[in-house]
Amino acid sequence: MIFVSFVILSFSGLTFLLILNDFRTLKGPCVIDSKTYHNIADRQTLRSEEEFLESVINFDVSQIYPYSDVNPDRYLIYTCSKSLGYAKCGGWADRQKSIVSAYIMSILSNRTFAIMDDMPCDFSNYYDENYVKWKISSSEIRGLSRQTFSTTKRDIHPGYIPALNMERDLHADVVHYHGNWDFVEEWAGRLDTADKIPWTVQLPRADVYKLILSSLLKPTSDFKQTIQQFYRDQVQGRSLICAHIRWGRNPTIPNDGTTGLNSTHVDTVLEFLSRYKNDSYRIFVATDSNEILSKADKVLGRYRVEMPGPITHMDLTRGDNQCIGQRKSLLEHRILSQCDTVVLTRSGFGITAAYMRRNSQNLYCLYNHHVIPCSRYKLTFVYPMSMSPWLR
Ligand SMILES: Nc1nc2c(ncn2[C@@H]2O[C@H](COP(=O)(O)OP(=O)(O)O)[C@@H](O)[C@H]2O)c(=O)[nH]1
Ligand SMILES: [Mg+2]
Repeated sequence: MIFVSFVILSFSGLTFLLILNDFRTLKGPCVIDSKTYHNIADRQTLRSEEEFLESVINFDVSQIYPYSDVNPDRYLIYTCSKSLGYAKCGGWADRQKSIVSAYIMSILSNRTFAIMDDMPCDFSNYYDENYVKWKISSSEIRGLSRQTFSTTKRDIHPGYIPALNMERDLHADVVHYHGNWDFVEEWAGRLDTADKIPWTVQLPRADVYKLILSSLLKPTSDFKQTIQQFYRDQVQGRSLICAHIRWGRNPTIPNDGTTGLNSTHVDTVLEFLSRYKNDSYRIFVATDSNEILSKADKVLGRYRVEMPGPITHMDLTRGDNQCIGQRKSLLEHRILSQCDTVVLTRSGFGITAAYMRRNSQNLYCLYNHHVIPCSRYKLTFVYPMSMSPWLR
């Protein structure tokens, strides 16, 4: 009850604390009008956001996990596995969107939640179970009846969620969930969600992601050690300034789609990062392009730090580097969620990393050739259609 009241109070506080005068662009003359800026930045006081998030994180998760009425013989499994026939799963952003939806759906249907992801390599090499159990072996579900909800096959779409009947429509023992869209708002619009998982309705999308994904996942000890080593050997106690620069189709990932980013955008982000070229800082550029990395190296020189390894797209790259490239992507995503300052470009990868951050402090977005402060709660406005085709 205290938690619920705090959430309500925090939100009412957020909306009226928009401060017009604080609008400053960080580069050159800017032509973003103040209404647009407010939509992007949603100037809640950072302090109240921080307190609010702390209340979420300090919330006693044992009160919500595990759900007592889960049926141990009926499953809802986020599935990304060639052997099971679900091979095209998208990148890490797409998978997180689907893990979040599948988890919500498992609670609403009283099913045992699990993750089966081996594309291109076993996900449990990188992440372990946290509060919620999700590991399962193929032998546990062998012989059981199955059905699929897949966004790519249009078994699940926004118009379908409000009417979905968890008894009638989920009839098989095992439901495989496979997709690449965000449905948090659609789930939040259902009465059974309000009843069984009220925080899904009360929290903004960013915090629903943070709460669910951090409840499910913790880095494996190998993964954690690599990050600790990165901080120990390269960052060495300095402030870490990061950017995620998503190029889309480029010689490193030639079969990817385009994102609209051009070399002037890249220069704008690198120029922003250049301000931090002194020994109080280290600068980390995560990108899907070797060309951008070389450019960053030229501009940032010895201040740049990096996570070694090949750049791949975990859904599109083929060949020998698939596992080590996937590991690097996941490590870089986690670092982006922890750096002191981070700049985003249009990408679900960067958005979901920002969702995992404590608050919107030192969060910037490339928008209209400018790097401007932005809010975790407004990223789908800054980058429409990056989480779902209809989300803006
Ligand atoms: N190592 C690395 N890989 C990246 C980076 N950005 C994108 N990728 C790869 O490209 C994929 C992009 O797909 P996704 O995560 O769905 O993000 P989106 O398509 O940009 O919304 C990622 O999952 C990674 O495999 C990056 O900064 N570093
Ligand atoms: Mg994607």
